[in-house]
Amino acid sequence: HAPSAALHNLQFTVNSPHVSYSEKEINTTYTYRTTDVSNDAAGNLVATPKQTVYDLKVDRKVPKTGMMLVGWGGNNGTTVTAGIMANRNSLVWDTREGKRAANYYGSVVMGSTIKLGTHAKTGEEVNIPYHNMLPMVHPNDLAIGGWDISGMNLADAMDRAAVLEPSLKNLVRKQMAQMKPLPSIYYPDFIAANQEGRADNVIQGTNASFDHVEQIRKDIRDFKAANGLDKVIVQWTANTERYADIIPGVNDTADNLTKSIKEGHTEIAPSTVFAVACILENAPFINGSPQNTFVPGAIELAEKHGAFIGGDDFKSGQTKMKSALVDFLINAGIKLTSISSYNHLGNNDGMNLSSQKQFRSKEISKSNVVDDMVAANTVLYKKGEHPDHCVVIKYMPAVGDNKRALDEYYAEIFLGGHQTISLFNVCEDSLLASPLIIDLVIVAEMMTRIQWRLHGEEGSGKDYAGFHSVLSVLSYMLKAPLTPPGTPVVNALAKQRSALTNIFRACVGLQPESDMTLEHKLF
Ligand code: NAI
Ligand code: DG6
Repeated sequence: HAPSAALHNLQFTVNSPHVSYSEKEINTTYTYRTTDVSNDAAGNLVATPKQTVYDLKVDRKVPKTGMMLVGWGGNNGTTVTAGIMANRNSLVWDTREGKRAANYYGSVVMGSTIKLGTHAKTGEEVNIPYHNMLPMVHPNDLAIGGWDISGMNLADAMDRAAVLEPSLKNLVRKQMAQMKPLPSIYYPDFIAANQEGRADNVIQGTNASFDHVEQIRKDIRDFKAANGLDKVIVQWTANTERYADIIPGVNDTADNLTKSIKEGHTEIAPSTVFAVACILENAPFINGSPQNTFVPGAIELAEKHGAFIGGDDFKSGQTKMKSALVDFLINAGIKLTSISSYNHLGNNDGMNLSSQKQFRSKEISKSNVVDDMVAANTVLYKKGEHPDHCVVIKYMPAVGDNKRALDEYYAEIFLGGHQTISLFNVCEDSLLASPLIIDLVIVAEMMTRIQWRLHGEEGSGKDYAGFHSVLSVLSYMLKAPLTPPGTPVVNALAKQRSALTNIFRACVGLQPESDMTLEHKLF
């Protein structure tokens, strides 16, 4: 029989000589076990178990946190805002299928569980809400604000988005009407020309400038002060931009990027200006769109300032499915030979992506998502061999935000046979993306409160450090995960989730969940 819900929802403490709790912190001495592989004299592989002992420290005080969205008046921005308000006020509304109540379905942190362990008495698996694993911010408590080049208030913008049920919109309309995005920076060359009509709320100037950086920094500080916040997390959920050219001397180093912004160089994107402002303001900045916001100079700047960044491109429907399905096929020993991915959608994102340069940014982020899984299977694929993969996106106004994703996976099976999997996936785009925006805020904030040092270094005067500036731990929510320079990208969905889960487990001194369950196998 299943353990009762009450058991699952209890808070927990860890009973271990390696874990201690104070009012302020959770301190853990954690042994991280990996396997080093080398070659012997004959060239054969030698695997050597390795262990590294870390001291991990978690700040227990949940800070008052704000979420600022760039593109607040868009489909994602309005949907996530209305969704948080609906949850905060425990709203229930009528739909043609009956009453619906606010929930956080689609959020890993708010809608899924972690296996804590096995009950000592009953042998049952005990699963707890993901959110209970560490002292995380609750989305209902987030202060929400942001920028948009369209000055429409959020109530009208939510109507424009055409995502939510009218009955729900009526319940949040009054509050949403009071919210108005801050003016933003608009460099027309970076987004589709078809977006020009909504740009009525812009800060003067159509090229990068340091005044823009300073204005955004001020906006963050003002928002923080007005809401009495300890921290602000900023996310780009504005239009997909074209790629910026990486030009030596312009955006290749932190100094060059800063200089180029000061000189008003035309190859600096608005999203990069936002990133720079957030880095200088020490507000974690996450890019939910596919363009190369994090040019090398921006990454270097973040590293210099110890500021957190994450990206790129929310992974909501088609790609999430792909990174799970391809992982399954290839790990099942089935040789995937082609993926044909078609999308059509009719929202403003679709209209922007109907322009070639913006489509190209999306095509890149949607296309590279199986590389690591293919490269890892040297039995099925020769070096450099790859399944064919095409990505098509068409603007189809009638279907609005209800994006259609059609995928065909074609694979070679035993003795020359074939398996064809055909998927028709109706991805209600903003309703899938909004919970990811919430997860990204909660996890990014949590990562700002975790610190580490090598065990034994305490005497040497070395202080604790934070994680690397590039938060690759956010990968589960993102299509084209940004990783610290020189480190591998992991796209396989299950691996991404276990990295996140097991890092959180380590913070309270628990071993990774291995699924070995020897306790049920060795009697
Ligand atoms: P949207 O087009 O409805 O909203 C974008 C908003 O950004 C608009 O209100 C626009 O006025 C504003 N904007 C454009 N440039 C701006 C700037 N420089 N500063 C401030 N605001 C600016 O798009 P939607 O559907 O909300 O998606 C947002 C982004 O997220 C797009 O890039 C999209 O590709 C990406 N995305 C969306 C997913 C989804 O499932 N909805 C999933 C993955 C990524
Ligand atoms: C068409 O693919 C439009 C895009 O903005 C996507 O809707 C969005 O990137 C989500 O993509 P996916 O592959 O995660 O469903």
